[in-house]
Amino acid sequence: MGELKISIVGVPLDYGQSRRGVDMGPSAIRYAGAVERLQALGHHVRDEGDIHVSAVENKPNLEERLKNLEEVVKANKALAKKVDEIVKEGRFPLVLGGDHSIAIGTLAGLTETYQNLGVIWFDAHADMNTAETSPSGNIHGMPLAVSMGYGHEHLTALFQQRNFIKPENLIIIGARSIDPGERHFIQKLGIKVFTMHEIDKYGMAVVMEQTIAHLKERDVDGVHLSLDLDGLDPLYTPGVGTPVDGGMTYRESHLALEMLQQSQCITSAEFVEVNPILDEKNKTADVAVTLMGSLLGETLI
Ligand code: 5AB
Ligand code: MN
Ligand code: MN
Ligand code: MN
Repeated sequence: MGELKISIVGVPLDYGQSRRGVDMGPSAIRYAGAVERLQALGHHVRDEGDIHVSAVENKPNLEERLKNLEEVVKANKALAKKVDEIVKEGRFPLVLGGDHSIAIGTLAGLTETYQNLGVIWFDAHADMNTAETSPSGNIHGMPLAVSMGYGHEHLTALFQQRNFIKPENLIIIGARSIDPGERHFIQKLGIKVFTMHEIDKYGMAVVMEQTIAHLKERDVDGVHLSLDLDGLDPLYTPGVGTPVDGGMTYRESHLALEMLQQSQCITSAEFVEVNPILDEKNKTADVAVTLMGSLLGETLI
């Protein structure tokens, strides 16, 4: 991969879910050496610092269908603006979460430029709930629904041009915990999902070949990788708020990102849901940084 101009943006947001600590994710990933790792690969890296996240003014009502909605909207609005600026400067946005609700802001910012964006979503979950289907009211379980135009108006309005992600341009990899409402959505919209069943059955190499071929066929003008660290098995990434057993191995996830690097298709990325309070000696942040290395050019020999 040629040398990239990478801009790192941290989003210390934990209002999209109910376990505190994921707001410290960006610091943990920086301490694990993200900037140094990418510089060593020959990239020009600029750390843009963190998006400002305000303290919750209203005590969240745990019965709410959309917890901390306004705080999530505010942070994502600022993130969308920042990501848009980075893309327009010709730089590669690398966003560090924070909980997965920040994908709303990242994707809203990216679609200001990309008209036919492809999205690869590594996750144990489908993140496709709405207030009506969510079992938790946590917005980190909703970013894909919002990004396709479904959900509370304050969230969908972040896509100012209403240029939502097309369901045919989305591929979910690693899913193994899908709620009934999400399953309905996947079937209705015909979304491509490689669950752990397909990864076990065909192997990660085939899954990634099909993923890359599908996005090429769709003639996308960019591809965003949204990587939730809970996509990996909790053996490798224990520091996440919603772990699910039976996930991708360390090498499966690396192989996937190495193949994305070889395909040269990725134009932006985000690494989310690292929660240092739940982690073991920053292990999950360390894995995130090694994955960034694989995605952005590290080779084994
Ligand atoms: B994550 C669940 N589907 O909606 C929900 O970690 C979990 O960003 C969502 O993938 C997990 O609350 C969201 C049960
Ligand atoms: Mn998840
Ligand atoms: Mn997620
Ligand atoms: Mn989670």
